[in-house]
Amino acid sequence: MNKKGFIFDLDGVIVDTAKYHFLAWKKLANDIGIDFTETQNEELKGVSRVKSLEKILSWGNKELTQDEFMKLMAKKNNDYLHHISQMDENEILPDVPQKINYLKEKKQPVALGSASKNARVILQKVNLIQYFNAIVDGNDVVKAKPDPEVFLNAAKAIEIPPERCVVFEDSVAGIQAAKKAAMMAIGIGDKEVLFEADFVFKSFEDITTEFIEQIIEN
Ligand code: B16
Ligand code: MG
Repeated sequence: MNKKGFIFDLDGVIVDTAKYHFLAWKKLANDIGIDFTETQNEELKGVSRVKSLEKILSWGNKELTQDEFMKLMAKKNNDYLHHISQMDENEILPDVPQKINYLKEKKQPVALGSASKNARVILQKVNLIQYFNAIVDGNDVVKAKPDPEVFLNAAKAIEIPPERCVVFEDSVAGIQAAKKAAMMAIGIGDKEVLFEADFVFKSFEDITTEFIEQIIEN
């Protein structure tokens, strides 16, 4: 039987936590006198927490001591965790559970490959954690996307060679990471933004089971 490895990004693919990241980063930026827009928030998708704060500070031309930097990171995360604590299954993006169920029925290994250090908490909140054969998140990697480390570690964890892995991603950095790992990259979002992906769909609702079947078979 054919086996492929299916690696899911979390934020923007399984759940829309970008809105909570936005609220938490906006509050923090405004508190230190920096403007923060939804357009800037787009640039933080798939980017690690440290890199996100570095970007915000550079947009505001602000420099901080290491100690202040660490304090702001903790503050942002506390705020973000507060938003997450209210999450439940209703926040899973359309058709995600159906697609994961289909892959499980077909005995395909499923992994998570996320930059977030809060990935496990979120998967528990939305009650999906039990479907994953492996979880690789921001706590398990040294290099952030677009480095392929997170996806290579996920492939290793499910014991599938990278060339037989398929990544679902919503961010440019994540698509680049998947391609660097020699994996098939499926973008979830806008074709114009995710043009480096092998395929792009607006949402999982647009992915047919025939399409997934073909990936498994080829
Ligand atoms: P945390 P993903 C990424 O998750 C988010 O897209 C990005 O906006 C966030 O800064 C990053 O996780 C780190 O998240 O602060 O929770 O560790 O899209 O790779 O699942
Ligand atoms: Mg994402």
